[in-house]
Amino acid sequence: MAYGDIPQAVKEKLASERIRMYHAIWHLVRNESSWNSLPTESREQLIADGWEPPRFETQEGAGIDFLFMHQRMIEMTNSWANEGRHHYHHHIKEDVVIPWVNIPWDHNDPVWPMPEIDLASNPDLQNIFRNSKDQNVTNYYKNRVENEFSNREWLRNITLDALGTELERSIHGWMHMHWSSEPPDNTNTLDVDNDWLGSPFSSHVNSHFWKLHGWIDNRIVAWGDANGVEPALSGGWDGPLDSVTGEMHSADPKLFKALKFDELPRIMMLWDDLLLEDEF
Ligand SMILES: [Cu+2]
Repeated sequence: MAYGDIPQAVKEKLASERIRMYHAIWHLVRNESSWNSLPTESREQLIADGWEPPRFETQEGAGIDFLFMHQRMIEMTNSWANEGRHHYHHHIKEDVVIPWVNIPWDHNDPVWPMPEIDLASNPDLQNIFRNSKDQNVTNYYKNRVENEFSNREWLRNITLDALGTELERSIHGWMHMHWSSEPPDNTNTLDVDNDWLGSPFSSHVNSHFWKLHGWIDNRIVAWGDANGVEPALSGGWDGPLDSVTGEMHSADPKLFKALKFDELPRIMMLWDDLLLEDEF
């Protein structure tokens, strides 16, 4: 297994219809315009299954939802990786989610390079990636990490909820697109190989997801340390339990049909685009 890989058995679970459905729906329903543009029938099916979001992603409390849901997802993945291990590993638990301690800013990083894409020749790809692969945008986020997201003083002047919201549509969305390769022809396919980082339907099957979300998760730790408090994520919303299996972070595949998911346009991980001046 190459460095940073997720064990195959865990990967297959993450690539299952139920987990893909769950992660895609969680991100989809929290977006006000996506929610409102669903056909009434689909929306009613989601509401019946407990998927009406308590708030949309820009509203108060949504930053906690974002941090809480992904933290639980990391815990789930780590616990899957440890299932059965203790028999021959002397009770030593090994997390498979090992966060980026420092974000690999260098586009030619020897371990986590940015996948190059020829955007100039393809307007569809330009639309998807916008300037997420530009050096000046990388510099912009590097700056924000140094001056804000890793800065104790800055972290003392923001609530945990506001921090979550600030991260979600800025550096989080950017990281997803920055480390994405070209999308597969069908981004809504259930194929295990579909691990495209640009969509919540597939991103969590990709090893970059766990590096970047580990980094996001550690912002909670940094915030708590800067403020001298135990970060409280209680009240966070991570969707209903699976209506059939009762499991967390899992959704009934019937929703796949109810939402006509394979006909839906590509579901994207959202990122607030940047219009940068030359000075970056
Ligand atoms: Cu997510």
